[in-house]
Amino acid sequence: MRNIKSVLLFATLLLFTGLSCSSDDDTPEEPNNGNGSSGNNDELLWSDEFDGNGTINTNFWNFETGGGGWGNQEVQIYSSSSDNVYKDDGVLKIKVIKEADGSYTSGRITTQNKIDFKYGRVDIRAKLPSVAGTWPALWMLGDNFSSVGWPHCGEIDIMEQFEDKSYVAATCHWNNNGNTASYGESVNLSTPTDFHIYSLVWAEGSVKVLLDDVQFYTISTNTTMPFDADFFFIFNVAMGGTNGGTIDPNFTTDVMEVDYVRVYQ
Ligand SMILES: [Ca+2]
Repeated sequence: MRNIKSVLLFATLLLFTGLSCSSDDDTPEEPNNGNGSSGNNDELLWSDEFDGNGTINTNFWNFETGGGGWGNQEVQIYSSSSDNVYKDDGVLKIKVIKEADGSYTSGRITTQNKIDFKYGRVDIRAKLPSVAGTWPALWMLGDNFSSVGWPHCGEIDIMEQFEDKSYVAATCHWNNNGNTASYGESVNLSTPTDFHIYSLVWAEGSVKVLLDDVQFYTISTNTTMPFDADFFFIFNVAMGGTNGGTIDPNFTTDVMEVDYVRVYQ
């Protein structure tokens, strides 16, 4: 959820720091997920299918609320209202609404201190908003965010969409000797208004991201990076700001829909 310009800059810096992104698809020889599962990503650890209608399950999810730009000059005010975040016939809806006073309300939910895990496979089936200015994201932060802050905690963006609705991006952010380090890749989304499956395959030594089961992102990780620890989910739709782009002047409402999130280990 950080500025793509810094991502591109750092992608250049990576060439000089010896960090590499490889295209190999090897799995670690000794899976070690720390959670007692097989490590083969064939056991369901946790899921939310968003079954039914109405309010989301607060045993899993927290609401983050408020405005103030969220570090990126975003214009939305996050609300816990069931107008903005709700289940509709088995699908989570995070809805941006242009209110009568001209403000924008939206939703941002996290599993912080409720659902966290290290390593595994995540599948999220989701349909993205399409109106200009929307900035949807399905992402994760390290559990130690509250104590060490960003970017020391690490961030994994499984799906993020900026101004151009024909692409989605995956990015990792971390701290590298006191500097914010980022590596991102984008991939064409040929049918942006359809449901797609956004997947993370996360193991000791690598983070990979797939769109509809096709891998488009790999980063090799090591013990100087924060990706060998528990992470939690954040789902949100921002508006405008550094990456949402110019908001359609005729905007009334738009929505991100999530059919399910499943974690396998
Ligand atoms: Ca569902």
